[in-house]
Amino acid sequence: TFNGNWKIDRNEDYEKFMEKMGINMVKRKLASHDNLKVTLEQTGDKFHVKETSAFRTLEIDFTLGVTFEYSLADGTELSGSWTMEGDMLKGAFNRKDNGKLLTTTRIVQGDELIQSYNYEGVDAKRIFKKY
Ligand code: MYR
Repeated sequence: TFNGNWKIDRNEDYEKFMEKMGINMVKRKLASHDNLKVTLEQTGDKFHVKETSAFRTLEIDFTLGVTFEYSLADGTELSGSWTMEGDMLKGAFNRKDNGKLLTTTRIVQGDELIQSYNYEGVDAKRIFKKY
């Protein structure tokens, strides 16, 4: 289950990914130490997400398979949806500014939540632990 309070533990290739996303170095440095916390609450095919970081606090509701809008901390707007495949959440989001695709997955492995990202051939991971 995805439910719980998750806190960032470590990143893999996240700065490289942000660079591909066009995020400048100062913001990349800040974002790689953003103290991200995510609370996930799944009820059937609906999710409630609380996101807290050094940059902002926000709450998001989405339904599997239903398109919604999401803005990144730097203001980049995305539109897309999550679906469930087995025990993996798969997200496909398009940037509104250039139409390009960002894909992401979430999976719980052991006591960790692993979120992967792909944009224009660059992969990254952010790995969370429960708190
Ligand atoms: C959620 O489920 O938490 C809300 C929707 C998330 C949409 C996809 C998130 C992609 C985040 C990419 C971070 C990129 C930083 C350059």
